[in-house]
Amino acid sequence: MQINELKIAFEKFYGKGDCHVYFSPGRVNLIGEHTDYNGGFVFPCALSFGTYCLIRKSKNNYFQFRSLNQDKVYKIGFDKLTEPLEKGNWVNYVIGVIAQFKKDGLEPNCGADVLFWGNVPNGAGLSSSASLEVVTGVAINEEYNFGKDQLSIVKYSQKAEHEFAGVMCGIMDQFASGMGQKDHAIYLNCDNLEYELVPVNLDGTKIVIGNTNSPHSLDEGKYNERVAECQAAVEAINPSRKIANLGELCLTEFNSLENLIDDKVIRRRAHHVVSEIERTKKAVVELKKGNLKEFGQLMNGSHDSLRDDYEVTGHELDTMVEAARKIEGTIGSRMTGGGFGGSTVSLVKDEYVEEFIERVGKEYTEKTGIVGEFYVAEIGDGGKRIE
Ligand code: GAF
Repeated sequence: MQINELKIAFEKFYGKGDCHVYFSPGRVNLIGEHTDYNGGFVFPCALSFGTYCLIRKSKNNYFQFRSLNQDKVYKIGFDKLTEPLEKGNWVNYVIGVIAQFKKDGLEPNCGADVLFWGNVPNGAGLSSSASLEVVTGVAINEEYNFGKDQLSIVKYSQKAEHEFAGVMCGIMDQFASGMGQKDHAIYLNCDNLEYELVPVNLDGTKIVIGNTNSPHSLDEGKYNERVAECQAAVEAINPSRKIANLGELCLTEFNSLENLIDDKVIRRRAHHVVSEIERTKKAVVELKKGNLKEFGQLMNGSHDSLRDDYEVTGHELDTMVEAARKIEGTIGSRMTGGGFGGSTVSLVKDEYVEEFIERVGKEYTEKTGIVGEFYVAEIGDGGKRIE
């Protein structure tokens, strides 16, 4: 949809007059998966698709929220902006963010009419929820002159996810949505939030996202289970070596300590995290050198570790990745995001992209009975006002 069409829809719901338009992107993570909540490194980029928010302040003492992706309108009074509605309701991401401003003593002094529209496919593992949270935070901050910086909004958004959606996520998705920059990936240290914007100069290569259309849902508990398993690994190691999280260990150290973890499953989970952090660091070095071949190998290693050690891939993601790796022009292919369904990300030589989409799509459907979707990623900017 074009911005003009969104404005027409806004006026249809809320009446004639000006409104401001904000946008925050979804993200694709190139490498560094399930490392963020372990104080490790990630390497995501903001996408050119995401969530739009059209907003106009009103004289009411309530907010009106609508989404063109949903059919209900929500009228929410200021006193109701402190707790979630029923589980799974999309509005929780919105009020979850406004609640964080309130906790900081930043109370809206009037209501607003708000319309959202998103073009990140839901459940595709491309952070539709983070883009909704961040666009809400950016819009509320600017409309009400709350004066928070972008990083505070990123943190509010992560908290909204914890407190209003019950997903104990790391900070990667909200950070990418808030801080992304066109044609750059973000090399982020999730321990201290220091980051570097690395130009993604892929030289004859495209980033192809494959949506398995097998929805991933992080609130089903498996994500939080992985978070808890990593914590269990830390606790098992702690009597010998005091660490706050697994990101403090390099692989050599981990190898010398892993026998402290009795539970073999927990040991494999921790092995994934520590090895993935090493792969991510190496991948960034290789990308900067222009060594895409090695970058692709590390992407492949990442997927295999997520499949074997971390067990978050599943039949659909594995099938799509296996099909992708059969194409001559594929440099690397892996799942991206939380997993348990969702999307893959592949680096594909330009001249093979068409063949890739056709053949991977065909094999994927033959083997799973599901029709996948493919997008050639464009790396965009983080959340901001666009009109
Ligand atoms: C999800 C989470 F929201 C992120 O914080 C991150 O942990 C990711 O899964 C896995 O890398 O997208």
